[in-house]
Amino acid sequence: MRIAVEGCMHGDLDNVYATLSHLEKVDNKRIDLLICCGDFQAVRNEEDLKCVAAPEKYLKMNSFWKYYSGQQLAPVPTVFIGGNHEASNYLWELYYGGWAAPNIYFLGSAGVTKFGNIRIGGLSGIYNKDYYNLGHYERVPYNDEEKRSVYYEREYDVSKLMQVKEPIDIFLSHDWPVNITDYGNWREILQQKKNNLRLESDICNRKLGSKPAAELLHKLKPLYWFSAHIHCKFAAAIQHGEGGPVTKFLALDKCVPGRSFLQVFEIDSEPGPYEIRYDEEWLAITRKFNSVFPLTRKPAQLWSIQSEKLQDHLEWVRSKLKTRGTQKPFEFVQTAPPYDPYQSVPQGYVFSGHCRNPQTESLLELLELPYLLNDALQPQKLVQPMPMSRQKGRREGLKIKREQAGVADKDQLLGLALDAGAYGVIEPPVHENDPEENRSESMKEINFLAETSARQECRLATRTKAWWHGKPLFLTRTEDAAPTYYRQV
Ligand SMILES: [Mn+2]
Repeated sequence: MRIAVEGCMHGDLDNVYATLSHLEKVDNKRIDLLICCGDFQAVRNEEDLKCVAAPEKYLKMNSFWKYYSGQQLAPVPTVFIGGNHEASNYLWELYYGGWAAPNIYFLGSAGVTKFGNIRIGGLSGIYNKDYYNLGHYERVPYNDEEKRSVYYEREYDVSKLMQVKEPIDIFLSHDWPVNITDYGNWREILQQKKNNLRLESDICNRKLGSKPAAELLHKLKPLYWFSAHIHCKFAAAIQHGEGGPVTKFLALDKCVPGRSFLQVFEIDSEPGPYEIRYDEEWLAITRKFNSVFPLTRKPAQLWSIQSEKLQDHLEWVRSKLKTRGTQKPFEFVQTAPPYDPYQSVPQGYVFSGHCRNPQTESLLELLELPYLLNDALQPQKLVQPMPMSRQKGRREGLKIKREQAGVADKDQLLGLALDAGAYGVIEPPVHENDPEENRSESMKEINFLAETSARQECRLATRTKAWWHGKPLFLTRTEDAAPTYYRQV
């Protein structure tokens, strides 16, 4: 089987498929599968663009909508995971995996699928320790914080992948496994990235990449592991113990002429033709874990399903699939109108709420599981805004400097702001190793809006540190606050 792997897609399907067809002609060999490692940008229309977290200049329709609308057909079966620039509303519809367009299959927030006899697993998103243990609480329409947090890797999804026991051939993660740089020549990364100091310090401080992805790498020991996100090429080989199996790791760039965004390789497999199929073990894991799917900020109660035997679910799934007669995923269905380039203003009603994707509904029906993706509807938004007593205190924009507070890191600084009664904290954009994103220096100061009592104001004015020793308030988002990033407790 010949497989092409691509780094970040950024909605540039036309150019990637054109490159593939060029390679097929040059080599006179068919490519059986395209794998993409995230930042796919499955943007169907202008409404979806509103759910993508990216600087303004990157918010473009690009070409996914053509494949979604049926105007174009993906010439090569395509499998992808999510990254940190996604139409997250659309990917959430397909949380368990499914066709994002005909012949274009999303692996899900986490997932395993089969292509022929090749088993492909993947973890969408990037790592952020502050969000890792939370549930999937984000619901459309996303506020600015949710637009970002929705793509952070979650413990629940990683725990599901940690259950996989049968061998995995190929694994995908958008974020690199942390410390993967130990297994290759990381100086080459810095040459490609023009001695990016931040990147160098992240590598040296062993902070580059995702901790759970590294745990999965050492647990699953796949033959191949592909990543993207950093926008450079990096190869490594990981030997799992003495005499143990080797994982070949490759990170690739985004699709830009002259950059290393594509790699074609051969893998031993049964003869074709191949098609994408459900993976029995993965469906069994999905079935076992669905009852503890965390849909609020609360972490998943994983302990409560510990006693359930995966084997029982596996047998159940096998007999169910036998009755169904096929392991093919349910068919693609359009759930939102595709973009129309000839209509400058979108015509008709564009639904911007949550949509139940029939593919997801059918899969859940097959597994006899309840539909949960719209559950715990925006719990944090149902909370009444913090009462603002005009007599007692007033909201104010405050600024706190790190040296003034005498703290070392950003989290402490945010903690102080929250304890002081901040309800809208303005954080500089989170550093996610994207060279294109506006990056701020490590946080030296923080702006926040807070309800301040006269006494607190007085303390602030005298610059004593005592003011933050008050009780943390229950904080909530208010619509009239201006800041870009919110943080809640
Ligand atoms: Mn990325």
